[in-house]
Amino acid sequence: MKDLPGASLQKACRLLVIFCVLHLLVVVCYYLAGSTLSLQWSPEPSPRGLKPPQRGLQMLSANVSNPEADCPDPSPLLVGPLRVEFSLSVDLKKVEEDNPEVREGGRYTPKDCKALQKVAIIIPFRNRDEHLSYWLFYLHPILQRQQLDYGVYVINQDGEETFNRAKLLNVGFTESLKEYDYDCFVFSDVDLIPMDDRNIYKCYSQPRHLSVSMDKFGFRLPYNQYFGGVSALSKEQFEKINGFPNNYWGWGGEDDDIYNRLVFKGMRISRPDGAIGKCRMIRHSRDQKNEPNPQRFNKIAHTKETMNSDGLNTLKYTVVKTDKFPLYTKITVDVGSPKS
Ligand code: UDH
Ligand code: NGS
Repeated sequence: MKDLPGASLQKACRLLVIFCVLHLLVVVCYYLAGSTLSLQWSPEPSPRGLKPPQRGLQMLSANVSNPEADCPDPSPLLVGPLRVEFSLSVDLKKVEEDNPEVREGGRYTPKDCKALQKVAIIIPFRNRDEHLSYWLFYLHPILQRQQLDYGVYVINQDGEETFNRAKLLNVGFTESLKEYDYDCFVFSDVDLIPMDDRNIYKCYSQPRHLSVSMDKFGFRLPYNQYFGGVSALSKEQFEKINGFPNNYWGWGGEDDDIYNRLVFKGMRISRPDGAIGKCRMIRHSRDQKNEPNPQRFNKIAHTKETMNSDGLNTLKYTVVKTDKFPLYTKITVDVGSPKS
């Protein structure tokens, strides 16, 4: 018996509906499978706030505990973004108790593995004890989580003469090397605190600028060539540029001179990304005897001619006193005056 034309149309419609439903099901399954994949690929949220290092330490002792083996890179102890604030005052005795593995003079060596670098942290200093307390409070736990073999050197300018930041840094390089075979030098202002422990205080194949997004500049670089605040140079990089200039007295320009030196020696600046390089500056007013140096613009225009005759090879100073405190080594030094 032949199908009526109406009945075959009905059959065709039913087939079409079944096909559509099947198609819809396939699309939904495909979509669901895709979203599961993208969930698996999304990055883990970063931990927030000041984190005690216990979680990482447990991981470390579970995974690696061989003093002969290189520390893993990156360190498994890192926690990411940190809360940094300067409202409460710091008790240095408490900081000492909280950092029992820091040895006299502010030295630390990881005990579970061999640090990838030996880092001297050099801080130019005069009359900033409160800032130094914050720096020690925040940085010691961070540097330990970074598994660095490090020492903290505060280079204190003796007397009341005009401040000379770059010369103090040259002194720090020279004096710290007399104590230990450091291969990397981090030069840090006393008032700058990193906001993420993934900003590693170590050296790279190119000179490193670490304070790349400071709160006072709205978390960005003030200009592309900016090399102030916190920077890291290997021993070779530092020696290649004849160290830093010795005759920038007062505020400004010495960091631009250092930048020029690096560029003239064929190097370029390496930086962490803006999020990892965030840092806070402790607000302060201008110090006495660190007024803007009126000669600075003229000086940075002549780095190429002056860099070989002003630096490590002409560095003169006298160590007045060395104090080994539990959390840092303080070297008080007479760096002379602009006239000497
Ligand atoms: N420093 C001292 N003592 C001094 C001068 C400088 O310890 O008397 C050291 C310290 O490590 C400081 C660094 O040198 O972080 C750089 O000096 P600075 O902090 O004076 O430079 P900065 O560019 O500030 O951070 C300039 C003065 C800004 C005044 C702003 C007023 N609103
Ligand atoms: C530049 C200075 C740098 C200084 C930078 C940021 O103008 O030494 O500003 O200064 N160079 C000269 O003056 C030639 S800051 O805003 O941190 O006080 O580091």
